Amino acid sequence: MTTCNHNLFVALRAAFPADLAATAIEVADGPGAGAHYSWADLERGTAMLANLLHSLGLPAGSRVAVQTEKSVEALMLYLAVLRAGYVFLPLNTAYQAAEIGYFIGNAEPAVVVCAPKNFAWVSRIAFSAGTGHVFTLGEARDGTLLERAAAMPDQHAPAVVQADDLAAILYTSGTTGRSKGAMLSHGNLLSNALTLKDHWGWQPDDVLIHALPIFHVHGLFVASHGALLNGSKMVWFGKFDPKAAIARMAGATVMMGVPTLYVRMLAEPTLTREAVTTMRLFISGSAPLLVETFDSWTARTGHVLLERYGMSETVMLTSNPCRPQHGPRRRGTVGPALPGVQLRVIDDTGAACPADSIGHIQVRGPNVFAGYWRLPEKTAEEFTTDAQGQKWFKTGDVGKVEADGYVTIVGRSKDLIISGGYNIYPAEIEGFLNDMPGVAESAVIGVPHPDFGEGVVAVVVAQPGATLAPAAMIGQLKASIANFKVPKHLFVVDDLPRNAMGKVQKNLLRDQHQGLFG
Ligand code: MLC
Ligand code: AMP
Repeated sequence: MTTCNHNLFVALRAAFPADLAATAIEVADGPGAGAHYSWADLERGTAMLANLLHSLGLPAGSRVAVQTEKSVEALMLYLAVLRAGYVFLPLNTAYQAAEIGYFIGNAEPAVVVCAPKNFAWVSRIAFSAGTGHVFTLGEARDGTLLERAAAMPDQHAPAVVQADDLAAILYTSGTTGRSKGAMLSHGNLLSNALTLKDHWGWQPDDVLIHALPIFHVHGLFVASHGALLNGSKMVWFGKFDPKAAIARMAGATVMMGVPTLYVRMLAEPTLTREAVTTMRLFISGSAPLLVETFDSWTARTGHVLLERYGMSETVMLTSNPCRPQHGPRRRGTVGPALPGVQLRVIDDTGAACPADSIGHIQVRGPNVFAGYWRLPEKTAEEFTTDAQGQKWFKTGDVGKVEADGYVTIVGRSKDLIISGGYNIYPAEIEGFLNDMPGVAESAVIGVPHPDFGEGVVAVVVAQPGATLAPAAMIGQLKASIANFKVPKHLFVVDDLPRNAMGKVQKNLLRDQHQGLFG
């Protein structure tokens, strides 16, 4: 009897080219710039790391939490966690102690891997939360993880997993409240990767410019799985630098980015038609792409940006067409639902909206996550069941579907700011502000920002008799939370505008400050 193994790593490994000595990843910047990793290196490196994880005797379903700078070894660690059958938990490198404490406390990882420079504080948090093993991994192949893995065998039989076994947990807010761990299975990730491989027409000689972080869906899953599942080479940037990315486009064919990446490349005079002659596909997502950016990109490069839409809970949901015969890439839209994904728009009463009418976007499909980590009630709230008994996930996005299926996102019902492709939850920042001495209440909003799409702004009311110092408050936030979440401006006001129900009218605050960033 043969056992069918649904391990995502097995599918990725099966797509490696026959010539294992060929380059899989070329490092374009940072300490390893110029290094080439072959497919054989990925095979051996992930085997050694998977063997290290196995040697720890971890229980099934153990989480491996990782907060390290981007490196090929960090990608190998992700692949090794899949290979060994454990659950990968990536963490933004900007998170500080309060944030890391929350994630580690909530997810209870058996293993934590952090940057060598953070070992002192991360290990203190991890060990006090019961984590058994803390390793370090630096950008320059330094740290205890690789030292330990170096002594391990370089062959490893991938763990046998079921399609609905957990592969990763990604922390995200959902529609409200504190960060929740979205549980993604091997089946969720593989089904989406296979759909995108076909939909985006991956070709045998494709070369991907990988310039996104690998702690979110976009860089870790959409970009990396795309290249790996096609046996395609990646040009690996640890950090996005528009000049360097443009310079490296000669010989490359595909790039994925959040809109800020395209805005920044457009500001470079070196972005010309000649610079992109070998490129065939530029994909944008994670945040709304302005039509000005879409148009400027076409005018400058001759390429029509392909915009798509997704979430941590669902991976990719919609995409503009890749091939002309499937239709145009329509600016301002995120394209039709991907094959296998069902998407509907529902009004406030729960009825289906007619074509072109705005409502709440709900989705279902093999890509939709299993639920939030240890939050069955919250999970139940975020799904709804239709008359046929089918479950739909409430995305928290507001939009419409045209008669020919193209989806447009017009806003969000969730109180969420997306800045440079990172999600920021106003409630979290308001919590930190409200805890500061002399603060009566606060409202955090996102307003248009030319670089980041939305910029974070705080509006704060002082307690009677208290005097607040905005610069000092911003300084205090910088010391406590990830830098991208820190408001770029903080205003002290007498009152917050409220409606008859007493709810803060953030729309009025957004209107008032909408020209702030020019
Ligand atoms: C950096 N800064 C930001 C910021 N990134 N501020 C607001 N929003 C951001 N996104 C600020 C820092 O706080 C710092 O300010 C200053 O900019 C310099 O920091 P940096 O780290 O050097 O910035 P930089 O390298 O320029 O980063 C910008 C960026 C990065 C756009 C390259 O934010 C990025 O890689 N974004 C991509 C995010 C992403 O991959 N999202 C996908 C999510 S998945 P100070 O004052 O402290 O000096 C998802 C699902 C889907 O949403 O559909 O894909
Ligand atoms: P995250 O929780 O980080 O996965 O972010 C998912 C959210 O990003 C979605 O719910 C949308 O609000 C937003 N998003 C992703 N892609 C797009 C897009 N192309 N246009 C508008 N919003 C997007």
